[in-house]
Amino acid sequence: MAEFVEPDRIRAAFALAMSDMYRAEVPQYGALVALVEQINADVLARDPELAVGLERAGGLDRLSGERHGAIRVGTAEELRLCARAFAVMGMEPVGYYDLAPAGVPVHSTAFRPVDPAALARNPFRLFTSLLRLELIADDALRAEAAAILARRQIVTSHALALIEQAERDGGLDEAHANRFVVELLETFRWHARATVDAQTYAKLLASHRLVADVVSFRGPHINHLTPRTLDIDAAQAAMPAAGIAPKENIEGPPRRRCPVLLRQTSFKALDEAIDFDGVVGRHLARFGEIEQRGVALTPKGRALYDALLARGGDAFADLPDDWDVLRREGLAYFAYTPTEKAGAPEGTSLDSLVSAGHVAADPIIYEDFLPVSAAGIFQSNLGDAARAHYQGQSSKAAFEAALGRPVIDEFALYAAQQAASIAALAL
Ligand code: OOG
Ligand code: NI
Repeated sequence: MAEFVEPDRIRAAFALAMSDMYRAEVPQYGALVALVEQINADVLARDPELAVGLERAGGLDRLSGERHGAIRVGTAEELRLCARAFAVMGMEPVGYYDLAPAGVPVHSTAFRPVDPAALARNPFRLFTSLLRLELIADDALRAEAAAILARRQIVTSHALALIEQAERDGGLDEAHANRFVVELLETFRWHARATVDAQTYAKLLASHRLVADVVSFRGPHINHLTPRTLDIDAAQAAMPAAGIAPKENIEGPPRRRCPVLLRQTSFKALDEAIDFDGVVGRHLARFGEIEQRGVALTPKGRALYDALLARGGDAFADLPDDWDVLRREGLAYFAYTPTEKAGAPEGTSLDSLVSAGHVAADPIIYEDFLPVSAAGIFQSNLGDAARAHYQGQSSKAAFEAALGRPVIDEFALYAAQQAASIAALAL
């Protein structure tokens, strides 16, 4: 019997295939990746200790490889189909993000590996947004959009057959896994020819640019990919000279000695020529993004972060910028490992073992997203005209109903990782 390929390996192959496709489709994205590689190399040359640490943590060869991408789907059926395809690659829906309060008619989750070892093998995630058609005010337009979406099939019949095969057999062998990646790639390919005419596009655009982006095309084209940078401030500053137009500001917390959560920036979406049933028009959708991650905050730390974010300005100074304080005050998650230092007294508290150097506490990296930052990324790539006000209830329950399963609580994942590391110390 043929052996199944590990889902982590299928995901890695898929991330690489997406990267190649997107670089070919969006040359400016290739320029961004080259810039990030250069900046990462500069940082490592200046900081050999960091290089050693990163090598130990998972290797430097794919350091600048893609960490995430984003897609937008139109219906619950499409969302469920994506969930099934991503499950073949070991990706589960984690977290719920409501973008409606920020004027974007979607709610979202991130499909990602949940096990720290799987994340280390390949961290690729897909931020996946579901269009909230119910937020379109005009009844006729809402019905028309729903009818257009109902007609499309976003995965190839071969991809669907392979998803069913993986579900039935529990995996895919090498040949089928390779074919799966090739077939699934089709779902996320760009189509310069819209499925609607210019007039319909104009109506959809008037309701919201995002509605037009989701409804007017054959499928959920990948709208950005995101490599990891070791110095997001340097990358942001270097973009213009490299011919790349960055968004105005970096999303997330300011630069700190102890990085927390996630900082992101992007270049502005390209203005691309589209064929609307023989009429040439234009559409803004695709961009490139970079990210730099820090420690995952606990609910207490996150509540503080959110409060400081709402206050704005220099308020972030109130978030302790010291690993030990973040840890002792229960603001961030840490993984504990015994050190080489012998002679730990029995019955000592974890805190004293850490201060005496018998146990090392390493920050657990935040692997998820931030709704306010995501909204900022959406907005700067939709154009300023895209701001809207929605009354609709934020509803995780409705999203989970569409998805057909609950999303995983990200805090529970970090808490479990921290708890497992403490349990393994066998204090
Ligand atoms: C998704 C924007 C959110 C992020 O990194 O926060 C996102 C989109 O534009 O579809 O990817
Ligand atoms: Ni993103």
